[in-house]
Amino acid sequence: MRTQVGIIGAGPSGLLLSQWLHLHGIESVILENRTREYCENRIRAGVLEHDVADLLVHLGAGERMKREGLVHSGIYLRFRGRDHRIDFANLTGGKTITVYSQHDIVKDLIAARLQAGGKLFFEVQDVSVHGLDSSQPSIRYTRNGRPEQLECDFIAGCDGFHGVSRPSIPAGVLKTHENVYPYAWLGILAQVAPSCDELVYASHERGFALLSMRTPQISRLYLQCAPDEDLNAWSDERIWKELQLRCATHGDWTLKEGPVLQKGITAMRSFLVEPMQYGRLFLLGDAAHIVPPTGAKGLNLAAADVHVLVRALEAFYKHGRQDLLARYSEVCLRRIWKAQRFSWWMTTTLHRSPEGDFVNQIHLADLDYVTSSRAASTALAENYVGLPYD
Ligand code: FAS
Ligand code: PHB
Repeated sequence: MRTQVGIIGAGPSGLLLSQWLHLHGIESVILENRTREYCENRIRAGVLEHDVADLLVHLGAGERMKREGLVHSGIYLRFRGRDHRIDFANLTGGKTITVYSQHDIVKDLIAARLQAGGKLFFEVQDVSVHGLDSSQPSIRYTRNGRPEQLECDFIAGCDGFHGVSRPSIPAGVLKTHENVYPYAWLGILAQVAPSCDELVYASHERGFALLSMRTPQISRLYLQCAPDEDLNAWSDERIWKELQLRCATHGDWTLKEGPVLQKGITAMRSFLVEPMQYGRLFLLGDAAHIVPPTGAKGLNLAAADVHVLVRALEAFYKHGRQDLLARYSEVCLRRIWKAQRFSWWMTTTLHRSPEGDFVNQIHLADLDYVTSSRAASTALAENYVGLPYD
C-alpha cells in the first residue's frame, strides 16, 4: 500500500495531523496498535487551549465539544485558605480555555476521519520504520496476522512516549533533556458535581491538590503524592479526607464528595528530545516531549507540533519547498521550551517541595506576587490559554 504521510499512532497527535492533512488534500494512513475502544476510553487530559478548541471546530470535529465542552474564562489559585482568581478573559483580550476530555476528542476525531473516508487501521502489530534517510521511507507491520508494508513520502511518529518512532532514530542523533520531580499525582474521577465553577489549584502545607472536572456531573481531582505511592493504600475515604484538608478555605465553601469511578497515579516528569526529526521521520506530541500535567500542556503541545508539520507539508506538496520541513524541529522546540518552562513553574510553585521551608516560602511568595500583580497574572494567563503560534 502507498500513501503520502504514514502516521504511527491514533492519539491526539496522529488524528489531528491526519484530519488537517485531509483538509489540505494530502493523503495519510494511521496505524494504531491498540483497539479503537481502548483509544476512545483512555482517561487523560482535560483542558484545551483557546486555539486548540478553535482548531477542532476548523477540522470539523468540534460540534460535540461546542455542545458539551465547558468554556472557562479563569482559574483559581488557592493558598493560605483563600481563593485568587486569574481572569483569563480580562488579562488576554477575551481568550478562554475549554474543559473537554481527551478521550472525547479522540472519539470525535476518529469519527471525523472515518466519515471522510480516512484510512485508520487499529490493532496492527510489529510496527517498524525503514529507509528514514531515503526519499521513500516505509512502515512495516502485521495486520490480521499478515505482514504488510506502507510506502510513503514521510513518516509521522505520533506513537507517544513508549512508541517505536523515537527509538528508531540512530544512536548519537538525539540529545535528551529530562527532569524528574520528587512527587506524583493521585488522580480520581468521581460521580459528583464539581464543587467550583472553574478549576482550583490548591497549594497547601500537606501538599498540592487540583479540583478539575469533566462534565457538570463528573469531577476530576488530583492529590500530590510520593512518586512511588502505593495506590492500594488510598481508600476512597482517605482520598476524600485528604482533599478536604488540602482544599479547606476560610469561606463557607465545601468540597462535595461522591463515588470514585476511577483512580490512578501519574508520574511527573519533563522530557524532550532534540531534534524532533531524522530524515523523513518527524516526531510529534509525547513521542518527542513530556510535560508535568500541572500546566495542562501535554495535549495542547501535540496540537502545536501538528500545526507546524501541516504547514511544512503543505508547502512541500504545493510549492516543492523543503525549508519549512528542515526547520520543523527548530520551530516546534521554541514553543516546547516555553511550555516546559511554564509547566515547570506551575509544578514547582504549587507543589510542596521536600527541599524544606525556605523553598516553600519562596513558592508562597511567588503565588502572592502573581495574584497581586497584573503584569505577573497576565504572564500566567497568556501561557495558560496558549501562546500564539509562530
Ligand atoms: P498518545 O500517547 O496519546 O498517543 C499515542 C498513540 O500511539 C496511542 O494510541 C498508542 O496506542 C499508539 N502507539 C504506541 N506505540 C505504537 C506502536 N508501536 N504502533 C502503533 N501505535 C502505537 N496532558 C494534559 O494536558 N493534561 C493532563 O491532565 C494529562 N494527564 C495525563 C495522564 C496520563 C496517565 C498520561 C500518560 C498523560 C497525560 N497527559 C495530560 C498528557 C497526554 O494528554 C498527552 O500529552 C497526549 O496524549 C499526547 O498525545 P499523543 O502525542 O497523540 O500521544
Ligand atoms: C484535568 O482535568 O485532567 C487537568 C486539568 C488541569 C490541569 C491538569 C489536568 O492542569
